[in-house]
Amino acid sequence: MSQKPKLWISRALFPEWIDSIREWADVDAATEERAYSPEELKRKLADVDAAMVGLSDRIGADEVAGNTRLKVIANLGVGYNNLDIPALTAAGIVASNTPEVLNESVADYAWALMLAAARRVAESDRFVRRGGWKGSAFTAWLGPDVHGKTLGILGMGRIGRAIARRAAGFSMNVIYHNRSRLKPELEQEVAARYVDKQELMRASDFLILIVPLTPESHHAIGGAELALMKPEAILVNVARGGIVDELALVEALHAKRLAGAALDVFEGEPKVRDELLAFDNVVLSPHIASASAETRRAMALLAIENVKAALGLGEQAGHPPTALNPEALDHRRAD
Ligand code: 8YV
Repeated sequence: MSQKPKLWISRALFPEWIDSIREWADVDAATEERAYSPEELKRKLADVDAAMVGLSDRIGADEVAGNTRLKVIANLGVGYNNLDIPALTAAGIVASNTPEVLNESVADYAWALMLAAARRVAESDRFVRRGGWKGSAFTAWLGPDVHGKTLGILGMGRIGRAIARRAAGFSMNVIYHNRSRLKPELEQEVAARYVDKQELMRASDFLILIVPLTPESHHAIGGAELALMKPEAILVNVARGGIVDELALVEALHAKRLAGAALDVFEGEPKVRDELLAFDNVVLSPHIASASAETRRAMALLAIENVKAALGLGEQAGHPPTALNPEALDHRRAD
């Protein structure tokens, strides 16, 4: 082959992997996490055959306008609300995401947040560190039990089902709402009962959000929905910040219409609203639900496989395993 294809990696990847990527690509790899302006993205993308990007890199028609070189954009995440897929398809650019490999780790983390919020793990950690623990307090630090309660799940895709399966060990009653109801055998497998959205809001003691962000799901949880929730309920968001109207959430928390929240994602990430920072009954984390050592590696590996395949390299040449718009390849072949 003549020259190696050029690959831009916008996020800091595992540095020990870069040398092996250099065997088949000319790599420009970021070494630190930072935000790129639309102009920077356009410039970076203009100069490469392939890109691996993260969720903060928003790429649409403007960023690829006039770009005839770029063949593939591999997103380091299963959610791809940062990519305008129709625009990329029209430009003949394949986009891929990282489904499946993160299901179990994200489910683990959703549970970690739910348990942390219920049993006040983060709050009591802060208390101990600041020297607040002076003696035993039998009736202090009480939080609700998790076992035996009703777990509501908004979004019953692959991750939602992994979250639901874990509930059996906690003897929980699981209800869910989803755009489409699961097939009976899947419902049985995860032991979850389908309810409409209003009932989900009313009946859940813990509500975990795990839906993709689309124009339809934007602010799916707003003032009206929060008003239906039990005052003892706890809201957990491991999906996208935009699913929740954060101002409405702040209001509900202030008014004690909700017992607490655990949030891994935010509307203005990485900025977190000051009002949220002020609540002791809100657990906050920096979008790390998929961040287990094994899973982040599996995600990166899958992104690499997609890039190679879309560039016509390796065993899967021409067939990127998790392409979101494989038809983009046909557009290109037809040209
Ligand atoms: C991120 C996620 O990709 O997969 C997703 O959709 O939100 C996460 O797994 C991860 O935080 C890397 O930015």
